Amino acid sequence: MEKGKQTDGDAKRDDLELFGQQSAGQYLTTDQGLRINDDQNSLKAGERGPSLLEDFILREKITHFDHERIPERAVHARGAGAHGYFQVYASQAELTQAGFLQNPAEKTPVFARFSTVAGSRGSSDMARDVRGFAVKFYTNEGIYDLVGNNMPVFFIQDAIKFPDLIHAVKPEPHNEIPQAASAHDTFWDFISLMPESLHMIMWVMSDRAMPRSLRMMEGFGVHTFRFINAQGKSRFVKFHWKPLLGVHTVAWNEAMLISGQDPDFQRRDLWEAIEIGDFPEWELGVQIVEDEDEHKFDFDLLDPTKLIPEELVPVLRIGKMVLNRNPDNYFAETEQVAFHPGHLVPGIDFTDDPLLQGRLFSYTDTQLSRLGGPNFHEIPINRTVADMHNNQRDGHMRQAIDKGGVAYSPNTLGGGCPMQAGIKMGGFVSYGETTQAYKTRGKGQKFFDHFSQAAMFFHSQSDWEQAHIVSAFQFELGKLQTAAVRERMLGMLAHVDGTLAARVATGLGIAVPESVAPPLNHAVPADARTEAYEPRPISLHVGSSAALSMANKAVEGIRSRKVAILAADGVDEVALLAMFNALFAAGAHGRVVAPRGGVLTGVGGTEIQVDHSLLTTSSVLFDAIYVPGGAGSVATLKREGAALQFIDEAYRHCKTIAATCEGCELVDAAYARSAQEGVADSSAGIILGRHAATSTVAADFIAAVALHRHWRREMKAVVV
Ligand code: HDE
Repeated sequence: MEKGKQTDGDAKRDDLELFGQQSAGQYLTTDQGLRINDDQNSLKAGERGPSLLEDFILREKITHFDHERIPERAVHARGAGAHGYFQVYASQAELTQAGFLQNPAEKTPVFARFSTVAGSRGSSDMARDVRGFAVKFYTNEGIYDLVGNNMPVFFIQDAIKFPDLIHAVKPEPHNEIPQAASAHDTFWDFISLMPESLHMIMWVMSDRAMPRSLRMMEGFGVHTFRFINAQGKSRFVKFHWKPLLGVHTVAWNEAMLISGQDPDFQRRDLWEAIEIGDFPEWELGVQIVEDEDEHKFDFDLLDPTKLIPEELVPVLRIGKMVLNRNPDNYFAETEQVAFHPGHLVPGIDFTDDPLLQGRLFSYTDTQLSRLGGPNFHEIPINRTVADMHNNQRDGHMRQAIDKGGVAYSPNTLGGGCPMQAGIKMGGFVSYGETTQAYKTRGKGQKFFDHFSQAAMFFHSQSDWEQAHIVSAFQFELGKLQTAAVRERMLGMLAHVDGTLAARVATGLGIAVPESVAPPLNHAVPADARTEAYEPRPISLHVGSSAALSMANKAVEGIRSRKVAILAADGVDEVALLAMFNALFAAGAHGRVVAPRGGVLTGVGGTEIQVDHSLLTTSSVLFDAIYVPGGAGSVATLKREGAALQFIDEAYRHCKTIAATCEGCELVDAAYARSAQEGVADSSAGIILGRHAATSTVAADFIAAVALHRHWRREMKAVVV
């Protein structure tokens, strides 16, 4: 595509169409195009005779099958992707010359892939884990990849520790246990020796590690990057993705149950939302720091274990991404897509963040073994929609047929082509940062404050979020076999917050060690290390930050929420339909769940299609429950253990439960009701309209569902 030409939001779809294959109405052929007469029987010497080696059709089919699998990603193996577009709200020319951030009329095609980090390709979506949030922008200046996560910081400060981190969290090498879980000795052994990981650990132990939906999580570029405008002025930038559905998560007990009920929970949610037109949307946010302000913070902008509190630098929302098309083929698109933080366009550049610098090497390197050679940029999903010409040649699976005899530069025989582009023609020029330094394996002084922001994160959380963090630590550390690791970790937590350590210790049934030998300062080379590591907290301007609590991230409305309507024969169909329609009008989806599949007959004789039987679904797959009246329906449901369990589980997971008329009796019968005694907010989100009109209950129900969960309902259970 010509530079300067407006990007067409469909440009990538058109490009992919060139490679699309449809078999409808076509004959079956070999890979060579030979039509096949019999695909059911191999060639044999006689009906009962030996198979013949000459059966090239059998050989081709089996050989291809034998080579169908490619290595999964070393990390982020399990993922789900979707196509869409990005549109900037207003020109960002003052900040950056990046072409796709100039013109609000322009739609830049994108492909986004979301992932978990530690689990393998077949693991569950709901593991407690960081989520990858990678976006490929197909701009007319080439590919730009923003390869981020759903948490704004990272475990380590330097790329050289990445293999250690991943070896520690992956299943242990001797028995390959546990899958997609950090609750094991090697992970916590490593973490308890790496104080720099503590801030990220607070995020991973928070509910952020279990998003309700990929559509309801934030994204972050993590590192500090640079924006450079056409005048060459550089500023620092941090990238954010803000979901328009708000930030929501599930309960840990619920996540474990979902993993059994539907390990594809999040990829199914993404797929279905796009299929029915509930297109996921995020705003792109930027935090901008002037070059001259680089050193004004108590933390180092180059340190990826620190965030910039929004109180210090606000997030400017500059554009929107909409995902509106599912891939046609998982392998061709979601599996073969290759992201790289080094895929840049003019106007965006790196900083010296030592984690980012290491990533710049890793991402091409890993594709060489994963995708089999240096031509992975020619795979349809990875192709730029900009023109691509260079003197790179050959290699495995080369697709392009480069014409002519010249493949070097400079040349005269090829007319000097392909030509270098001047800055005005879109030629990329690295930012001319001044560097005068001596070689060292050290790091900046501010990198050594490991606990201030971990504490800031904890102090920014609401009471229920803190309670969840405490029980996450109790779960993870409670799974450890090695007592010394557990104790060392408690000592580490005490450096973050004494009450946090004490609460975790209470649940573990042990005491916080009085003096924990702090881990050695591994950031200092062994022969220069003279003293034990001493945390030196630096006073922060911001002790707590409202933007870090999900309690402050609810948005209005219940668009795209799933509500189970529990019913059986004899249900009050008027109430059922009234609630269904009220939910539909609010953009949510009611689904009839009944003791059996098929069609129910309402008390007035109306037939109602069942969406799920109690056998095939579970409360953990819904956001809220409604039980309509109808004496016959409720009597049947009261005899169904699965219906009572449905209510109980939803109650435990703090979901909104509404019922009208006799439906209230089902809620009364559930154990959840009797467990309410002594709980301060026990009836929050329980809406029982014994005599009320369904429309009144529906309005209250929708308002309560919009709060997402009523987490205080569980506060009694918190061990302090
Ligand atoms: Fe990655 N990371 N990473 N990472 N990462 C990969 O590249 C790596 C880091 C992230 O959906 C791999 O193509 C190193 C931070 C995402 O395809 C690999 C270091 C952040 C994805 C790799 C990091 C990320 C990856 C594996 C430390 C958030 C999935 C497959 C120096 C800002 C992209 C691949 C997708 C994938 C290396 C740290 C995000 C091995 C060496 C920090 C979202 O190259």
